[in-house]
Amino acid sequence: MSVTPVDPTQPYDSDNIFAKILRGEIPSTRVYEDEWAVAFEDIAPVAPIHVLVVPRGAYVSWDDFSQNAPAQEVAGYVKAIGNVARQLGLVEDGYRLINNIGPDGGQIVPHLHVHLLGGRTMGPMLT
Ligand code: DGP
Repeated sequence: MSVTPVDPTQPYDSDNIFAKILRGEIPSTRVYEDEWAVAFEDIAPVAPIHVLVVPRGAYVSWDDFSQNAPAQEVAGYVKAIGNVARQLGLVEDGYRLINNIGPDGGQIVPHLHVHLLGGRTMGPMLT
């Protein structure tokens, strides 16, 4: 995996790794999919459950998505994230959502994705 941070000034790159996963061009372990989003296991998990929830639409980041996606697509994606957590049985014990945006946010892959972490008690983060 490249560790070059996402350049938020660049347009969407349809050859990014998650675009390829969405198109089925490279393998992933999918745990959820619906009209708006797909969730698959992170290749480098940091928790017993670590999945990435990505919108089907071509958005570089949360900034791009929040500014440019139609409201129906925003709602569909947000609901999908909640659905994934429920499907994985995480509602009772809880879970953590993380979204990295641009260079200071530590975003590496230039397709919007939320990290969903669960299966253990999380420590303080925000470092
Ligand atoms: P971020 O820093 O938020 O852009 O995190 C990108 C995440 O993507 C990182 O946790 C590792 C994961 N990742 C990178 N390449 C692949 C891949 O080819 N397959 C899967 N399943 N995950 C990947």
